[in-house]
Amino acid sequence: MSDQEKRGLSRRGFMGASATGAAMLGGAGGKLGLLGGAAAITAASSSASWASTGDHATPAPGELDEYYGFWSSGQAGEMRILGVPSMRELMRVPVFNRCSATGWGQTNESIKIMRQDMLPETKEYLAAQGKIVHDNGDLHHVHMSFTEGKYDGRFLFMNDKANTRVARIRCDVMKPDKIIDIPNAKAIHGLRPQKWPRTDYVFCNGEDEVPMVNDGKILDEPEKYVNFFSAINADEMTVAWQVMVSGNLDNTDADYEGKWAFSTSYNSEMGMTLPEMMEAERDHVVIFNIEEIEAGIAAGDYIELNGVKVLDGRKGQNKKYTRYVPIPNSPHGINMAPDKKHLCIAGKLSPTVSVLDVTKFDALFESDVDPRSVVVAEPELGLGPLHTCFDGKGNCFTTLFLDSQVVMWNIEDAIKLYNGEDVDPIRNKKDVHYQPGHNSTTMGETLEADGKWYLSMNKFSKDRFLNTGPLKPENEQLFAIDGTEMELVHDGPTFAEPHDSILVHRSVVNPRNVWDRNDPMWADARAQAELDGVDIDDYQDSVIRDGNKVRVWMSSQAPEFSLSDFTVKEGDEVTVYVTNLDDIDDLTHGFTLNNHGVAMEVGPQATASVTFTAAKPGVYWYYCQWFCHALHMEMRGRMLVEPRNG
Ligand code: RUQ
Ligand code: CUA
Repeated sequence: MSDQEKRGLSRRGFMGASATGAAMLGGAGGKLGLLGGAAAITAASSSASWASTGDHATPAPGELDEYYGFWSSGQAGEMRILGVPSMRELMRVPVFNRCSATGWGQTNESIKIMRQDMLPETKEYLAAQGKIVHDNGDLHHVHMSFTEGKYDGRFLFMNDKANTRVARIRCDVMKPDKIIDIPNAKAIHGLRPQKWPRTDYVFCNGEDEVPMVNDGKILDEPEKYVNFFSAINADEMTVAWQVMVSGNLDNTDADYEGKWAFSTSYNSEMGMTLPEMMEAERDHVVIFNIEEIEAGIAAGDYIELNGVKVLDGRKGQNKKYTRYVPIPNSPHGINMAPDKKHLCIAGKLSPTVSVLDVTKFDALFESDVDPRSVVVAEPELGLGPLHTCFDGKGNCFTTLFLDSQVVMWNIEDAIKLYNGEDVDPIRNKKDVHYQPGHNSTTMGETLEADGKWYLSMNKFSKDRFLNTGPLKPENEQLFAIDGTEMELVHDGPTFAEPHDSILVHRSVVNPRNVWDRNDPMWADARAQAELDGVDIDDYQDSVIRDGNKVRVWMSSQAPEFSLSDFTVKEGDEVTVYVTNLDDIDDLTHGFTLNNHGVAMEVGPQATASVTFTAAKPGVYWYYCQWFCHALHMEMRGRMLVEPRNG
């Protein structure tokens, strides 16, 4: 065995040592085999030459990609935009995080979006910390709005598991316009838009259970703990209703008929500790009957909890809102196939994917049939199946976390196997590096799944790249899947965490190049300008004192601010409004004020504002921090802070 092979083998073995031991041993012997693993590594390590050869060369410099990739960033709290197949990172859009470059979380416009739908209790808590917005988020799942089972390019929706929020991004400008706190639920995790007839609802899961009345008096009464499934009105971004369920909800998805939503649920035991959570052999998938839930609300069969209509869909209630289908212990990913019929549930701790036929769900609600009768296949695919995506041709791609592989398999053959026929549903297995979580295919969660590219989002890079210290990047690999073999075309690191992604054909996404002057983003600034008698659509240059408050209005046009200086007093509450009068593509200015912790982006034709307290007396320079012109360095001015009693 060559050194490289040995190294490859030990790298792959690394996770095995810390993963569930018995399961891994089974995998090494039964599925991969030591030699098989080593041979596969050798093939993968020669992959560098594939990127520039063959039919799958990625776009040359200057050429545009065919697909947008919308990426979550996990604990970084932002959304990212990539070009696929080049995998060039195009943009980072701050959402739940604070951003130094754009001033997200600091400008008045972004603070308004972050706070306008914040629960009073969150505001109170933040105020006690001397804060007005959260600084962090954990953004797991980004999904686009649908019309009739296809992406419609209007909005992107995403969750914040850390602070129990859901955000919406406008695709015309690629900025959030709504961020809402979800009451009752804790730790919003799985999130998916309704696919049919359009995205009226966005469904999302509370992952952690809490006592029904969570007032600090109950800890050890498991029977009082519940979980909440939420449906958000996608147009208004309000919580339409919630359903109380048993078990921790994990991921969610919806069908192509607008009838069902469904969630994987682990911890059916409602245990609070690891051993308690692992007790049962089976957990379940919860099926939500949208029509019955809407009828239940109309009939008044709900309680009102923190302003939300909450229905009881717990196990054993036997109401027509929910059904619980037993699935092997701790299922994770749940993905609806674009054949409109099959729902794939990844086993995580079980080497299987359970395939449910959604056309059998009606029967489940109508009579006392065995809930397992909706399971039509349960192929054994490998160790640690987490998520599945589709090529639109009847094939599935499932990530195998423990095996560090992707397995391509066929649904129809899996059904035949389940029915006793002697067929192997597995088409292909490829090593990935290492431990994949989510995956995605081009247009794969829509009726337009086109089976061109497959992306593996891997949680570990280990020693695949130059060592960056104890904190390593993660790794992503892109495969062409339109041939007979999956072909690796990209292998590259990303910063925390390439959690999930969707790959959207560029014909669906049409953002503006410059802002519309009438954009609602700065409606408050516009209203204030009217009160102050300032025309914010034109050259403007005003300093208005209002007690201890000072409003400074200026415009920018490369390479100048209209105001080269202004004067305030120590301790004044100063608001600076900048309107960027440039209306050329890519001509963004900024406003950064020395030693005041102030910086913001001002896009072409945008108005942005920031409020701060003037520091101790002296001269402070402000400057433009987005490179805009040959005289960008000269684009600056002075704020004179006079002594308060001077
Ligand atoms: S879940 S790695 Cu947060 Cu998307 Cu499966
Ligand atoms: Cu304006 Cu740099």
